[in-house]
Amino acid sequence: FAMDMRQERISLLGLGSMGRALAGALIGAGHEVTVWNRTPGKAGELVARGAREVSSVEEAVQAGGLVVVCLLDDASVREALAPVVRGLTGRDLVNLTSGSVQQARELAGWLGGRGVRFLGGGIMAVPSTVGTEGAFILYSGARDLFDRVAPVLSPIGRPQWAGEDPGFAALYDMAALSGMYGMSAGADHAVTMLHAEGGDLETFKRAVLGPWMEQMLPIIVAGADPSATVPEEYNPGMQAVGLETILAASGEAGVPAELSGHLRASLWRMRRAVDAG
Ligand code: FVH
Repeated sequence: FAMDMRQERISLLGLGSMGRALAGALIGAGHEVTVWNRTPGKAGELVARGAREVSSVEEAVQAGGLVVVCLLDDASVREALAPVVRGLTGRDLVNLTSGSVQQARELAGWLGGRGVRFLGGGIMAVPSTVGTEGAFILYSGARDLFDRVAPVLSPIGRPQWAGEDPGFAALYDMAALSGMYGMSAGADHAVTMLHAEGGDLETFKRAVLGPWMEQMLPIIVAGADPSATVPEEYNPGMQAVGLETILAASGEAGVPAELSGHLRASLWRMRRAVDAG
């Protein structure tokens, strides 16, 4: 990433798959990284590369510098930070744990009330893509803090500003993940149906599903607007019939109904478009 990199002291809380990937990228960029994880024993490789492992959140906070949190969920963040929140006064904290918009706003309020400068984050990467060209990280909250830490954290992914509302990084993150899980549900359903009917999975994935999804992705993203009318080209009446056919084919193949929720959601939208004329 073409950013002016300063070396910084960073304390990272959480060494799950994502935390380890983040720590690796930050160490690789020359930052002085202190790591903590609830369950010890996950820092071996990071320590070998220069990280300092500590056994309590308190020690991690005492190391000074920027605090970066990447735990399972909002409850684990609260649990980890509650005992040390007083020691965080005057410090900068970036939370990269996935959570809801409301959780991010409440966390910002809780920490802000104790004099902690806060950015909420959303990681648009998976562990294996952290630090690669496509990876980007959404941040929202204190703009001056973003300006300061964006170059510092750029080794994990291109920093992308999401706004002053501390919940907006979470909002974009949750919404983008919803899109991703929609695609993933579609792919799961597709290969289950293919498998059930005896199709060749490898050929299907390489020569059909991949190229088809690639062709349609920009069209799907451009058309994603619940308030917009469905364009004539996509004739909602035809699409509703098409979706009923796919659902029937899925039933004939014995695919569990739980896997076809995305088809029923699309059918609902097309029927509404038909009803609305
Ligand atoms: N991995 C991914 O692909 C996605 C990509 C997008 C962003 N997500 C979010 O990143 C957060 C961390 O995900 P992760 O992949 O590191 O998750 P795990 O490997 O399951 O590690 C979970 C860590 O959280 C610690 N932890 C859990 N509960 C507590 C608690 N009550 N107190 C303190 N720490 C807790 C856990 O510690 P341990 O089980 O090893 O002791 C791990 O360090 C997450 O929000 C994703 O949604 C990742």
